[in-house]
Amino acid sequence: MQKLFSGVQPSGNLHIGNYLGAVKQWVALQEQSESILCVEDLHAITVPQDPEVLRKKTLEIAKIYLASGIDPAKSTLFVQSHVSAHSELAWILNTIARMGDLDKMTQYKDKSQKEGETTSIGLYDYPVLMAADILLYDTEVVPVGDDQLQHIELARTLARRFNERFGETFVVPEGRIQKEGARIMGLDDPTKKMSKSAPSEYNYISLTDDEETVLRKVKKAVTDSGTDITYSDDRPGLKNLINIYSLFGDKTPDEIVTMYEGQGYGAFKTGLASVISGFLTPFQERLAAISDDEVKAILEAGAVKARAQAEAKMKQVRERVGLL
Ligand code: ATP
Ligand code: LTN
Repeated sequence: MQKLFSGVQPSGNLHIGNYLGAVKQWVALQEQSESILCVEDLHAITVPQDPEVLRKKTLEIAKIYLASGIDPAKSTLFVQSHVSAHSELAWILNTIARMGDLDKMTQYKDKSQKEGETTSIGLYDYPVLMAADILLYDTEVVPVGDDQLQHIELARTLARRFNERFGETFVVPEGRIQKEGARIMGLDDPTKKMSKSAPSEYNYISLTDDEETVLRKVKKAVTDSGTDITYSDDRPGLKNLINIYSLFGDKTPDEIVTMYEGQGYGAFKTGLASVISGFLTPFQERLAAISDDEVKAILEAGAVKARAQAEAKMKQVRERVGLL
């Protein structure tokens, strides 16, 4: 079985882009993989977080994994900070990572611009911690949205560099993105990816949005000039909406175009909102049914399993590097 690792940070509200780009893949892949799924709280604190909110969000993200269909009997589910080997390996990898590697990172460039003078060293170092997450578990595949591929490339570089210098220790991982869903675009601006830190809530549909909110946001979504429903790169707004329809409705873009032939945006958008809510409503019912205690027990059991694997790898790493 292939070894899989992935995670999401507990910052902000997860949106349908996070679900379609990342979580949905994990659910499908857990059948054929040894999956390790993490709530990346140490990554979240690279920008300021309210401690109470962070604690709540950490549990909520884990519940979202479960409500999406992640099965704790098949996948190991845990919180990053519960396994201290992540921080320890990140430090060791820091000693082989180069400023030149990190200076290139586009996510850092974007986020540090927002943070300005208060940008933390942690934000700069974020991709090294992510490499530590991945490399600790002999990970072969890392399913993510396409914005994370550059970070996975760094994990590959660091694995190779470490292996060359200290002897074969780490598996060189591969990123994996879905053909569709890898990049869901903002509803209010189809030239940029849907993002939970977007300034307007009309950018995204959150996994906790109710039916009425979904309809309101879909109705407001930017479409392009023209009145018919076609699927093409010239009409990026509509193309994005058709992609979302296709992923939630289990239909190909061509089938959707045929369905709405001769009808305008109104009918299409109503149909799209109902397909999205058709997924979200039962999802939210499952989410509400999971108690804090239940999820805490799952995370604790997950940490015990992850710790054992991570500790075995760290023993090897310390030895290779020459730590007494
Ligand atoms: P932010 O935009 O605030 O940085 P985010 O919405 O990108 O946050 P992350 O926690 O960085 O969320 O991403 C979690 C996962 O969801 C990652 O695998 C990422 O690639 C994926 N993802 C994020 N946004 C999208 C999107 N618009 N389309 C597809 N996948 C996405
Ligand atoms: N940076 C990722 C979250 C993340 C991650 C990982 C994803 C942290 N560590 C390891 C895959 C593998 C993001 O989605 N923003």
